Amino acid sequence: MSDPRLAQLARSLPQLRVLTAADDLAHYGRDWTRRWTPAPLAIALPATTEEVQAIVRWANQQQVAIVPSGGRTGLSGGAVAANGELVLSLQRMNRVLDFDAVDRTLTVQAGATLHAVHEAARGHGLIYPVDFAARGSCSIGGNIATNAGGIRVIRYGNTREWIAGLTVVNGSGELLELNRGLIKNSSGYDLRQLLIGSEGTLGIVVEATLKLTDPPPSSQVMLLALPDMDALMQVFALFRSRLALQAFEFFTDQALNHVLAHGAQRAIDGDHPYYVVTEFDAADEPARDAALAAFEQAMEHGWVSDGVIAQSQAQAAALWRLREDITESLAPRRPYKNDVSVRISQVPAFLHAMQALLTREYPDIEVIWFGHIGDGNLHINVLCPQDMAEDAFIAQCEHVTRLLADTLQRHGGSISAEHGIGLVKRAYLPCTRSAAEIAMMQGVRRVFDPNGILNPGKLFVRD
Ligand code: 2HG
Ligand code: ZN
Repeated sequence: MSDPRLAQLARSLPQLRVLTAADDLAHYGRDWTRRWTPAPLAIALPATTEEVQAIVRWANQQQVAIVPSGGRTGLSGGAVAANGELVLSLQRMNRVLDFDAVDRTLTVQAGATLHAVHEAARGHGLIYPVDFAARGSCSIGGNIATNAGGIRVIRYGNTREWIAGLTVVNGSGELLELNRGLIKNSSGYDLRQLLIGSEGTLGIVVEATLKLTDPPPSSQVMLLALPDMDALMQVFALFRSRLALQAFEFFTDQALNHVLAHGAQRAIDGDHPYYVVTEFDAADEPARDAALAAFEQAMEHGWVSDGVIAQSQAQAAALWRLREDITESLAPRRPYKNDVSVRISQVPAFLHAMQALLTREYPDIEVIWFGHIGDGNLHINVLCPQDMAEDAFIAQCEHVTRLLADTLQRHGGSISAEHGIGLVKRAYLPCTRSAAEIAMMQGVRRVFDPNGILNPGKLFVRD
């Protein structure tokens, strides 16, 4: 450990696990974005909150930036360490600490995976309802840092709704107990909510108390093929009025082709431009009849051209795979990602404006659409043509993102719905947040982290 700053860290925390091997620096220095070359100073793997506090105090003394790190499944570069930062990984702090049957809460360390949280809740006959495809690798701390959404937002909302309390180390190394698991707490600013979605720039979440709820009634999963874009929101309105939806997700035939090439099984024959996977409560005969009736009505209107209802859990999983495997099947192409949202009422107009923009600006480039259409959240993945240099490709995508941001601004939307701003979208933050808002956010940051050591360069172009 030749770096004098690391030698000082080792002296003050002799038990701390620190990694400096090249492959560890490469592994922990990046997230699922692949645009930046990892170059961290070292990786610290604290085992206790006290160690996290001591690391933060050391970072202040030595003026070393810290990148808080969970499962690094992020898609916006929020956990990238490319500038000699110390990566502070919460990976070893992954225990379930407490379950309270009266409060119906689960307290976990920040490094617990979302899957481990699901399992722990299920073990007590309850659920933690936030869910998405990265569940096996992402950490609850990272979910909180980005206010993660996913496939059940339509029923349960984002991570923000499910956090009863947070224990956080701020940028000075002080420990904050935020909200203490209270349901009602009308005693001033809710700092817990400020931390949620702060992308590691205000504090390091070390523990979270999560709200749990009853499992939903048994459900059915349906795959629908749609003839055109306008049908998407018509089917959504019909299904929402008739059924208790748990999810309503869409993807295009291009997205489907990538998932099929990746090993999934086709579930509906023929060529259809749009698909929807929906899941809804179907505990009894009347609920199942209502679903069939809604489907038939959609067929009569011509909004749906074909459909299947899963007849078993295995078939339901196979239908979900068509939607959930999109990101993984596209990953080898290193897509340029947009993750945008508008109000549900704005979706039809926005979709048309967006389609016109993307067709005009990406004439020879493959663009894949999918997402949580029932929440007004669209994912756009742009694929680099084999014969195009990556720099030229990114430059073109950034030009289009600026135009997309203008379209979002006109429709009252957001440049990031659920992945966060990180490095990827920081230049576009001013497109959908006002200058006054950004100045206030930066002021808040200075209060939590006076020396700017927590994840500098993320979220804002200038800290
Ligand atoms: C999803 O909805 C994730 O599957 C990933 O948010 C989206 O890869 C993406 O763009
Ligand atoms: Zn998503």
